[in-house]
Amino acid sequence: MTSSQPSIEDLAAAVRKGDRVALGRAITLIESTRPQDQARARELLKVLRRGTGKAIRIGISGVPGAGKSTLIDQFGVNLIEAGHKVAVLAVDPTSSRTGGSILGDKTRMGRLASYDGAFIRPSPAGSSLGGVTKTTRETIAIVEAAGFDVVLVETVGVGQSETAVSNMVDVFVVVAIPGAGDELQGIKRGLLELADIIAVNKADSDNVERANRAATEYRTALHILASGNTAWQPAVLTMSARDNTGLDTLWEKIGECHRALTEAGVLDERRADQAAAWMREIFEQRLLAAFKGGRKAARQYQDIEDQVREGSLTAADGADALAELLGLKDPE
Ligand SMILES: Nc1nc2c(ncn2[C@@H]2O[C@H](COP(=O)(O)OP(=O)(O)OP(=O)(O)O)[C@@H](O)[C@H]2O)c(=O)[nH]1
Ligand SMILES: [Mg+2]
Repeated sequence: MTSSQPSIEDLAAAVRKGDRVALGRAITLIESTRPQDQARARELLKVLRRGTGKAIRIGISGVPGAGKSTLIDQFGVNLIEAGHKVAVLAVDPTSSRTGGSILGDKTRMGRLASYDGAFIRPSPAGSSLGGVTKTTRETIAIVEAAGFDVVLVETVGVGQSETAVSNMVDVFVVVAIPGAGDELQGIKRGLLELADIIAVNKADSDNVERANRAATEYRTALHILASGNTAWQPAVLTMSARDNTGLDTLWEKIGECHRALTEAGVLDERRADQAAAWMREIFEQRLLAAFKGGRKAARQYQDIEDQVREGSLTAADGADALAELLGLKDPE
């Protein structure tokens, strides 16, 4: 071990004290793909385990430009002024966006960033899935251990990112905007199904009427969807992140949702399901990596995959062939 590398115990202790440098270091370790760093990262997570799980974890999703970052900036400032410590895991616009006005822009959280009680971590460059990475989950644990009691995860509502984020938070907020005509076009059905709260943003200036109309339509749509969740019926509200109106209601609704899920035992269930799903994901990745790591196995894997692509082998038979290569027997 070199002198520039603190022991895991020292690093953990510094993280627990809320030391910024240590926090940054810990997350860098988590994000590193070097095997020796990964081993240390795992050790660190184990040491810090007891301090995790205490924050309220909130996902913030929505179409590009809906105002997620503007919301998080203002909302974060409000929460800090109310005595909270707020960690934000955000999309890095310079890495996840191409072209457009956003490129080269800051994360739009300049005000929040200047507060002592805030910690903002943009996702590492090149990360996929709307800025969510496979390390976001561990990063949540680290900031919780450092004493942040509100964790906000921003993701652009594209592809699978919202599903990934909904699988790591307690409360999932969708930021919507009033559109012209069919309001629901601005939001995908899949996203609607994940939402615990829909916040129609930009309800300001001459937009208020349209925002109210959009909110009504979302309420109707949610009613039709009638989620299977009996503990919490999704709430719809209007707000203006720019003017800081409606954000107190948003916080109230988040609290109500969190309490309802907690009291019904759904929150524990959610977190347990999330942990189990996470294990499965890691295991599958490991399995695949082990397979593809060996050259001969990689060739055989590719060969079988090609046959499945061509249609000369069914997917199920292909999976069988792979299992056989690994020496796995059919389950009893
Ligand atoms: N009028 C009005 N404009 C807003 C409001 N919130 C955000 N905006 C504007 O909408 C634009 C996009 O805001 P962002 O906060 O960057 O949106 P975002 O959802 O984070 O965007 P991406 O990260 O690119 O997906 C900016 O020009 C904001 O100034 C609001 O409440 N009212
Ligand atoms: Mg943003």
